[in-house]
Amino acid sequence: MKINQVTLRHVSMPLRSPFETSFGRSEARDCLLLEAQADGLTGYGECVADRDPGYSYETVQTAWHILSDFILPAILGQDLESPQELQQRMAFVRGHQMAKAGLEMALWDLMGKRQGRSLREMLGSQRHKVDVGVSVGLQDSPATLVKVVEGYLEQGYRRVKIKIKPGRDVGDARAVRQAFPDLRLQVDANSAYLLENAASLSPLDELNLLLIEQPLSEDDLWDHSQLQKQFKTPICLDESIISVRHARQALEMGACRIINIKAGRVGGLSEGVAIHDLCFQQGVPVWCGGMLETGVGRASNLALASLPGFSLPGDISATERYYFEDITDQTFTLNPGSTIDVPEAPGLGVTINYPALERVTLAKKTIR
Ligand code: OSB
Ligand code: MG
Repeated sequence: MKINQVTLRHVSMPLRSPFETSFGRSEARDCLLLEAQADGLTGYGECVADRDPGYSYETVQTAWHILSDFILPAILGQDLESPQELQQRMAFVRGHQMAKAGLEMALWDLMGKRQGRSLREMLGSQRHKVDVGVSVGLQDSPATLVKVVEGYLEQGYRRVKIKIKPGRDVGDARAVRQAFPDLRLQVDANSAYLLENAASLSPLDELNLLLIEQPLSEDDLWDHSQLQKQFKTPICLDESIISVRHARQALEMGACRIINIKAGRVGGLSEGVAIHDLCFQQGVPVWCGGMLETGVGRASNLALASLPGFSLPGDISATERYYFEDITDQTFTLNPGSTIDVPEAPGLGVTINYPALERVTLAKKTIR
């Protein structure tokens, strides 16, 4: 399969409600959408780098630069038989996993459309729906948080993640736990603590949480291993796991007992599957993280999360939890039982609503 041109778009979509984490608050969600042409087919990929380098060092602008000045010139017109081959051809670029993952997603979409197979089938998975939950941002007060969580429970979500940061951790989690004693509840700190001050989190250990996600810095595998020894609750790593090698090392040193897999963070779906396979062999639970994706990335997450090792609900919510209008013709809805259906059409299984896409496109460039 020869990709002969790629159009990059900087997309900025207004969020229905602002999303606040320990690294900042956003009213809109930016990403880079790729539209790749090969053999008369069009494949789409979503690069989940954000406008700001808060979650990761990558941004829409760094991904734009790395793709247009390095990766695309090296792969356009080259015969690509598999995502693995694409990864080999991109290996000369150090890091920039989100940029690479966006292009790999477009290649999967193209391959699926050529073969008439859905991403789920290509990944070899059998499940047609996946368990999902909702990730709730920081709110003005614990009381507001409880109200917001209650609203999601009324919509049918059966697993809730709340964001925490220093000063807004134990109190918030305790308020939600008291209001909903049996809720499947977890917390995410997005790297806001140091080993030296993480002892303040110890009351969380009594709240029957599913997991504590990424308390310490992304480059602190060792300190996470020290922290995990102090907690009964499993630590789950997100930011720290950037490859299957990091996953293996984190498990070997006891830095976590659960892994959040995001294809964007690890350089692509193929690496995400490799992490899944490693964890599945070792009996380590994984779940699919989210980056507030558009319908394009959401379709990819649903296919990934259908693999058998994804034994915990993913951060994959219904379209209406995020956006008034999506850029795909398909919208994803929550089924009773807190599940979402995996797309079944070839490739990612989504089509683009071009008028909607044009309304949220800030910049666009085609590279041949
Ligand atoms: O840490 O999981 C995270 C969103 C943006 C950046 C990082 C994270 C998140 C979420 C949202 O938690 C998950 C979702 O897409 O619903
Ligand atoms: Mg996270």
